[in-house]
Amino acid sequence: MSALARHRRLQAIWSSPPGWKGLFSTVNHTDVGLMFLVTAFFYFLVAGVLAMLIRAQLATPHSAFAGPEIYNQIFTMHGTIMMFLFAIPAIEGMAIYLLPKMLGTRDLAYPRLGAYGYWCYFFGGAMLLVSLLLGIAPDGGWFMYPPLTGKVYSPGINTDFWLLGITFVEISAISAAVEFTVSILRYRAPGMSLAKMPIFAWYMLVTSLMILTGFPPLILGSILLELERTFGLPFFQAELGGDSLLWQHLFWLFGHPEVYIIFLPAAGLVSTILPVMSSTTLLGYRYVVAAAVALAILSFGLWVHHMFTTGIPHMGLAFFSAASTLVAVPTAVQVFAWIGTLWKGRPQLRLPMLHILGFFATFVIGGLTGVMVAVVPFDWQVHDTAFVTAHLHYVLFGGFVFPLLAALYYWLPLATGRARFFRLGELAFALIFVGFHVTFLAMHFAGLMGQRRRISTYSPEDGWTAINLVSSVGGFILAFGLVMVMIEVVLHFFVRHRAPRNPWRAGTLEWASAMPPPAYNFASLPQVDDREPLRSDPDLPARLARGEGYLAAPNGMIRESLAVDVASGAPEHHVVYPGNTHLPIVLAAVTGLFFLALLLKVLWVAPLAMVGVAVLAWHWVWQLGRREDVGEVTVGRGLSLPTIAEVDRPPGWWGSVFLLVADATLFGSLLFGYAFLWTIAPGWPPPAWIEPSTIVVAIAGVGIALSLLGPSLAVVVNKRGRNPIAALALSLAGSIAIAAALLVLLATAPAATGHAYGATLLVMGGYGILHAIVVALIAAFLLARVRAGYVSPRRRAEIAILPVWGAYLAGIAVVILLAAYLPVALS
Ligand code: HEM
Ligand SMILES: [Cu+2]
Repeated sequence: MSALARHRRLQAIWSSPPGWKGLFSTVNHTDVGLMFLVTAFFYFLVAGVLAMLIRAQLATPHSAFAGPEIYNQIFTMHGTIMMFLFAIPAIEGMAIYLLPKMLGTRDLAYPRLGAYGYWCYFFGGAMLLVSLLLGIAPDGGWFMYPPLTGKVYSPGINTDFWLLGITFVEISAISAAVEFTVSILRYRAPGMSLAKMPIFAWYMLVTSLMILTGFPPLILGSILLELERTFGLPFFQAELGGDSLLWQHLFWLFGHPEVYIIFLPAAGLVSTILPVMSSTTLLGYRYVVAAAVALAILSFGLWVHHMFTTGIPHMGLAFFSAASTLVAVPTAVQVFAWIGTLWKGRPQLRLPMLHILGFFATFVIGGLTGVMVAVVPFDWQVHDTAFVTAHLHYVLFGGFVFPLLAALYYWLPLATGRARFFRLGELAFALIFVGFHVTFLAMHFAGLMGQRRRISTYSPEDGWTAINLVSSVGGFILAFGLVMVMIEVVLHFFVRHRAPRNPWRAGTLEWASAMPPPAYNFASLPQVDDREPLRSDPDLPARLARGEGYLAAPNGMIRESLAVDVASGAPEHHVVYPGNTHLPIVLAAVTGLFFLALLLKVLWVAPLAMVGVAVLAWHWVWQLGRREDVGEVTVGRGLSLPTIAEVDRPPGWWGSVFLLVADATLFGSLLFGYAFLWTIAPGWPPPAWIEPSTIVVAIAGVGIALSLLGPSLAVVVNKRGRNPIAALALSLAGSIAIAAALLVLLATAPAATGHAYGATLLVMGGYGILHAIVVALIAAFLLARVRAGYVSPRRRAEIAILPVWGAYLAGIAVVILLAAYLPVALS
């Protein structure tokens, strides 16, 4: 087959229809990645305009520009949009777009999941945008502390927009994190061992694991606060056994790791671009990986440094203060690796490099003020002043926006196949750099002079007039620079000025595809034996196009790729991907209906939407698989591999495991909340404990045993060639028994609105029942699949997923019973 014929065939298999039809049905990572990026930059623009409004308001004392109500909405939405609708989605977009190309493969692990995540982001973001346009936007600050955001002080719908909209958007972060983790571990070019992965993939692996363990506390907190607001479950009300500090713990358990979730991918971009700009390789690859892992682990032990002024015991203060300064160590390892890379290479001051230098200068200052606020007495002085705002912008703008702009200019030629023509970028960089430092350096001093954050106005006697004016002028210079970047990017699409292939002479595989990359990325998949394959083999792109790699002969009309062994990168499975479909957008819309029903308080619609989600999810998984055995598939270069339906550990198994990591973190956060309230909150012990019941324990015991035995039995029986239906039915019965036991448990619990204790029991029981329903659905689905002929001793992949879920259900059932009955037994 000629290179051109192969291209045509692959194009027919992989590409999306043009126009709107393609937009709504594409599941291809190149499309979805760009959709994320475009939407994220749109929100950057929106939040940037809000920032300009803030600076306009604060430029002069007694400003009549916006009243306090509107000002509260403006800064809340600025922070919220920047963090949740710009920074995180921009990272997701970069990684969705780049990872498969860098890893030398054709798509991510779950293409439809990526598209579903995008549409959740789209609809959830739209909810928040509407609230802003209607003037009923959230106004409690980006961290939404109760009691301010409780029903008493925030009776309107504003807070609900935040709690529901952000939770909806976070579905996209969790699904992207599962997708990245499995893709990085399993979907790489043959031969690419972990130690040969591009450094960006390492950073994204660490980041994804952090998202899976960092976001659930926030999701839980939002659920609890929304339950309090809608149904009166008093989690954060001190007079009813709750504690508003619980929110701060849950929020910052998320919020501090969040800073690293934003910074680590950006550091990954720097570690990718900087060596190329210096014509060398990254110094200390292994140390940089170790530093990223260390940062991730450390960042989970720091959250209390956001709460130094809340009356934490002194031991706690000392511990979290020391831990916070410790973070400087791995950060320094990374910075020294970058300096060493510059030292050993021949750095050239091209545009991406300018932004990287901007990053260095800014981020290092942000790190230093970070060490300052980690010192408790200093923090007591500057807490909630403009000093903190200045610090956080040095870290976020320096640590994220500069690297992102470097990445934008670096990969733009790849994405469009064009080179820059007008060269506005250098001037834009100068304006951004100067504008940024004028704006935020000034804010440090305003803060030290006593200017609090989040104030809509001040008086001339405060003595902050001149410094605020300077800061606002800087803000507008900065904005002007950013607008110039935008103009340059837009112009890029109008001027056909072809870029040469691999213009920066990089070594990673994304530059081995055509520019712009076709939907299938590579005509055939490379065999990798080097960390920078293009450096050791500059002829690789041509050889791949000629079909000298794996999967060079398209097989019917199916989308194919390869999965590899986690550590060694040896090819293991032949992968078949689903094609384009409208299911993701439809499922996201129905998911959105659920959130909308809660927002508008038409509560009866919410369960209907849940049923809709279940029906669509059933349909979603039903589309995969086949009804006859395939056996080994030839994948080229003399190799044959089992196909994905005929293995013990299919993608769904891996995805389930990592999804359950996030799920278990959510459950763990709930247990943490329970323990926190029990030990710290005033108003405990509760007026009445639950009545322990032997019936509940007996039914649950049967359910737990069946949930453990049934699924494993089904796997074994099926492998031996016998019918697994009876074993699946046992598993189904186990889930039903657990649900029934938990229902009885809830019926005997004290009222959920009377005390936080009853409320916590209700949420724990509800969590268990929900999982019992999910596992029951999986078992029922498998029963239907067996009857329809999708399962055979060879086609065993689907059944392999049930034991994971069954074991999780059994595990949480045990913990819920212990958590419910142990305190009674102890008191
Ligand atoms: C484009 C340039 C930017 C300017 C001029 C700007 C300006 C400001 C100002 C003046 C405030 C303080 C509002 C107040 O305390 O009354 C603020 C708050 C904040 N900004 Fe920015 N900002 C910019 C970019 C960013 C970026 C890129 C991020 C994050 C990725 C960000 C995240 C935040 C957050 C989280 C807050 C706190 C909001 C709150 O107190 O609830 N900003 N910004
Ligand atoms: Cu922090």
